[in-house]
Amino acid sequence: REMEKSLREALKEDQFRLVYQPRYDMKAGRVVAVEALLRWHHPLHGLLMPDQFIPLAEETGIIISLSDWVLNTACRDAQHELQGMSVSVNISAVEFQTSGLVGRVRDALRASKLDPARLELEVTENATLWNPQSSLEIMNGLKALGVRLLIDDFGTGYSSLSYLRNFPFDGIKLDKSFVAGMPHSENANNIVENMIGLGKAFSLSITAEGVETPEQLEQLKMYQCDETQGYLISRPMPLEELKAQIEKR
Ligand code: G
Ligand code: G
Ligand code: MN
Ligand code: NA
Repeated sequence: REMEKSLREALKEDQFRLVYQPRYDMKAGRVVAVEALLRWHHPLHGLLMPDQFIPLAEETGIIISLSDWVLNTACRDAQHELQGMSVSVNISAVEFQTSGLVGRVRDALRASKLDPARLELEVTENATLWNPQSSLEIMNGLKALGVRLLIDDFGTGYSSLSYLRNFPFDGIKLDKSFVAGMPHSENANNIVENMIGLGKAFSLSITAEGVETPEQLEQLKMYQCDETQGYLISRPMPLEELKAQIEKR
């Protein structure tokens, strides 16, 4: 109850921030996109991570206005501060149970004047479980706006291969739990190599998440993984820090 009240106040009091984590294109050899990750600077509890407040935001419906803030902030930052890069935003499964997601994304694009091709939405496999038919319609609506759709945490959900075939995804992000076993676990290597092959068979771009060591990066390059994200390239950071890093490169 207390937490719900402070969650509602937090939006009004401007206590949320976005940090951005770069995504590195292996062929181009540069950062091509960033993922927006939400942080709550709570006046009493300090820095709170999404796991600590997103579930409550989902239960209470606050997720909708919170997600609007994230979408608008990310689109505006990309348009004004991150020339030549795409930005990806995490969309909660709950948002696929409501109508209006397509309109909300359209509004954020219009308000920021961001080229829709530079906005990517990350959706977990389980987002579509509740109602596959209406989820598909929402996704087709999003695609019609010109944004890109990515499957987040790929490999951890309940989806089957027909999911890759039937939904209009542009790319997949391999969950970091698979990359974590590389390169020492032969099993992990095989799984990742085959997931990359699977993604390519569906003409999807593949991002490996949670890349922490140069050995993992080498291995992923060998498997022809398209992009990597993880602490090896960069931690998530505030916009100002990101801009400073881009200028240095
Ligand atoms: O760095 P990190 O702890 O931020 O992310 C933890 C989880 O929180 C990830 O699974 C990520 O998808 C989720 N997350 C981060 N930012 C957002 C956001 O803006 N909206 C939603 N719905 N989930 C987010
Ligand atoms: O679930 P999603 O992929 O949206 O969230 C990404 C999560 O992974 C965030 O919590 C982010 O901070 C975290 N993360 C990003 N890079 C790394 C990494 O290299 N290693 C680990 N362990 N976590 C990472
Ligand atoms: Mn994500
Ligand atoms: Na992920």
